[in-house]
Amino acid sequence: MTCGLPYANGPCHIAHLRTYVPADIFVRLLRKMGQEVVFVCGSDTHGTPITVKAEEEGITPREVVEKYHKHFMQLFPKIGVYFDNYGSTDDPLNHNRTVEIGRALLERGYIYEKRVKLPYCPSCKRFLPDRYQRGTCPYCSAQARGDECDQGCGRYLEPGELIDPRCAICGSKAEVREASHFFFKLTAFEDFLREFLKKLDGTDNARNYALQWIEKGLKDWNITRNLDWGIKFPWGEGLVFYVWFDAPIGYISSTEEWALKHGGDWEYFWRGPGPIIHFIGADIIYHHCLFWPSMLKGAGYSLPYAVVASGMVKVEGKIFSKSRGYVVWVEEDYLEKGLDPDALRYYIASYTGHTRDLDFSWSTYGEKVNNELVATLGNFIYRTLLFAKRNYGYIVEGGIEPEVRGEVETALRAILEGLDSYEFKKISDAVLSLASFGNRYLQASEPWKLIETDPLKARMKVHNCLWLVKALAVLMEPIMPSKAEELWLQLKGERRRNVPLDEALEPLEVGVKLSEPWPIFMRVKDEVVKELSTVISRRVASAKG
Ligand code: B3M
Ligand code: ZN
Repeated sequence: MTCGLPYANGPCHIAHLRTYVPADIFVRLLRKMGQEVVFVCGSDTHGTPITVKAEEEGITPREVVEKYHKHFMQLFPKIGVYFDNYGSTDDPLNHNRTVEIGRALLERGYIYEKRVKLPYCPSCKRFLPDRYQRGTCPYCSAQARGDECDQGCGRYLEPGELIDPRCAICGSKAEVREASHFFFKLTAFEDFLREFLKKLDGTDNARNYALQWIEKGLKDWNITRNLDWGIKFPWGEGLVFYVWFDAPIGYISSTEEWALKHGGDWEYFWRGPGPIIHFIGADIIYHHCLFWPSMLKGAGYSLPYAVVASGMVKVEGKIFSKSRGYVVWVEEDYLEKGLDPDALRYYIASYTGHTRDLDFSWSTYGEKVNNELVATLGNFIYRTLLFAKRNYGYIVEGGIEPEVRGEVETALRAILEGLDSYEFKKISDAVLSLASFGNRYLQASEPWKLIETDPLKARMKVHNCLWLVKALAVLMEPIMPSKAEELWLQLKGERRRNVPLDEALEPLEVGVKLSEPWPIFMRVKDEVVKELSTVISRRVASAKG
């Protein structure tokens, strides 16, 4: 299991989490079902995203990468995302693996040399690869970067395709200069790709986008760049591998690093039958469904089993954009404000279908926390534990009513359907609807009256509510891991993690002493929501200025 490697050129933001949180939920659920999973990621450290940032900050690319690699390493655990290995594409393992794959492709005739005309800035005296170029997209006429139409159709662009290229640094009109570059023969893989995409599991958007791009016609892929920073291309002068050639190879080298550290077998996945599942954002489907499988096929490696592509992200209704201020920084805007990481995980999981656009707004965040987490899930749990603690002090005995068992079985079925269809909203909705049932059941049982009139029945009703609370502790863990741990502390006096899924249906341990319960979710005050919203509007206003 992999997540798209974040560029080590800036802090973690909500668009990153749109992929990482669902991937982490998926991994946790598989493990709760007893599956062995190796969950890897790493920093994407090469290419113009890094060198442009370095020039902006007046530091070296290596300093940029070290700063943000450290940032991501310490950030992920704070949001409950635990990789088995978080590597770096600048690690020697990746340099070696990239050259090895490059050599295999070269020897098999899938990489060849070609003279090309490329944009060159006469005043900066340098070629203009990728983000050093601004111009008009040849496909949709939006303003685009050299290698990606990031404001328009999202298409990957070949060097030289951009119309009216200008230098992104000094604005001068680019000249055209000839240079020798190396191409990957993507066109040789058209038939292979049609077959591969038919069998590819994951989300439909990945498969369909890729098939559409095949219909539009594939082109061979320029995989070298005139840059100093990157993995040296051994077979050409002054060239490095294009970042999108070495970045996905980072999945392999991160698995190699995991294997070295934990005595695992990386080849079981990358040269053997071990299923490979890629979680990515929809903006990089092209690379993951066309370039990457062809590289793997050409170099004799195993192919991805699934590509799971999340929809795009909006912030306060506008398309996510760091430059325009429509961004939520996970550390600065969220964690440092003392907000609950699990509530953000819940927002991301529960907002919409995985391939649809997720809009993050602070008002919706406030509603979700207050109406769903506090008023429904937290409320049922707290009222049950408090009543049991106050009236009995321990987990009372009782039989599980068929209706109550049926509700947990329904929730489990919905969760497994969500897993199979990569629909995380199905999983979070199943947890919330079980909690809603719990609230209705508790309200209808009225144990506070029963305890006077029919104490035995009261105990049985409270036992069923406690059993539902335990089921919720099991089922909410993939989405809200630290809240689940807190709930176990209240239910069993110990923190538990990676609790097997089928424990949701197992009997309660009767007689366990109950500690004084506490609410696991806190309301978000209106003034906090207002204050957080102004952070974004201020940022947008200054970005326009
Ligand atoms: N670093 C991030 C992006 O373009 C890019 C992903 C690499 S995955 C191998 O979204
Ligand atoms: Zn375009």
